Order: sequence, then structure tokens, then C-alpha cells
Amino acid sequence: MKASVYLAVLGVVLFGLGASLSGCSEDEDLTRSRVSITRVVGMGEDEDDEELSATVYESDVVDAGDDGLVGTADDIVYEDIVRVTVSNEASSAALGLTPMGPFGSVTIKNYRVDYEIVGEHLDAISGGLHLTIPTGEQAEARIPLVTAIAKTLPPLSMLATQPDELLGTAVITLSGNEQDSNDEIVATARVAVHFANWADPD
Ligand SMILES: [Ca+2]
Repeated sequence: MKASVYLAVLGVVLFGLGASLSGCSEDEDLTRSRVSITRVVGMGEDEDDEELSATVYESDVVDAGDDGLVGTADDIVYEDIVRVTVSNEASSAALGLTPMGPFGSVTIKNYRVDYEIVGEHLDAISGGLHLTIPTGEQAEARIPLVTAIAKTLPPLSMLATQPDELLGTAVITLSGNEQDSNDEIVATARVAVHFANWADPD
């Protein structure tokens, strides 16, 4: 990490275009590319729907199928997928970054989701992605928020047959590298998740 911070600082100095470090208090401010998650929405939602950072994601642990009964052969356990919008902005206009020019893109290569649930534990999930975002642009990735496997194991499986619920937070972390410098870039977002056996869609 220290090496990448050093390279980022060196890059700012080399550009020498009046970029000031005086306002920077965190390491991520020192990279040329400032990558952030600007929007997280459920798969079925459209552009007009509220983003999940402003609402709560209702995670249904089981769909009872046609017979409406949990514990029968036609039960379906769905994976919760979300669409994550990622923005890549130059940390300073003075850097003169151009899309796909030198240092002019980042590539997201991994996602990870950690869960914070008071009194319970859910294993974190992670996987690979390949999402290149030119400077000044946004791109969308689709990642699992809660896997179907997790819903078949305690504590979530307990909610299928009990009128109970769990409240928690899913912490999404996307990581990758800046073009040319290979500096690590990281973006995170927090989504409140309400786990229960919610009513199934008709
Ligand atoms: Ca249900």
C-alpha cells in the first residue's frame, strides 16, 4: 500500500500542474482516479426507483412456489442480484486526464460483500469482474448481494419457516487498478438489508 501511495504522490508531483496536496487527508485522495459507487439498485428496479443507499433491500429467503407452502419440492431460493453504478472521476482537473489516455481508466477486477448483522454471522462472498471505466464516465456491474447458498444455511434458513427477521448491512467493496500506474483503487457502498420470508410475487 505504501508503494502505491508513494507512486501516486510522485505522479502528482510529476504532473506539476498546481495540484495541491494540502487538502488531502486520506490515502484514496492521492490517487489520480477517484472511484466511487454512486448507485445500487435491485435487478427489477428502473432508473426512477430510489437507490438502495436511501432505502432498505428486502431479501426474501425463500419463494414457496405454486403451492404456497414452504418445505415442499417446488420451493425456489433466489439469489439477490444488484446493479452497482461505479463512477471514475479525476481527483483533480489539473491532472489533465483524458478518457483512455494515460491513467485515463480504471478496471474493476473483484467484488466482495461483507455482512454486519448484530449477533449473527454470514460469510463474506467475493468474485471476479472485468469492468473498465474511462475517466469521467460511469459503468454498471451486476453482483450478488446475497447468494442462494447463504439462504439455505443458518441463520437465514431459519427465517424460512419462522415468522422472524434479521436486519443487517451489506458492505459492497469493488477493487481494481488504475490504467498504467496499476495503483489499487477501491470503492465501497453500504446497503441496509432486511432478511425475512417476505410475501412472494404473484
Ligand atoms: Ca417468500
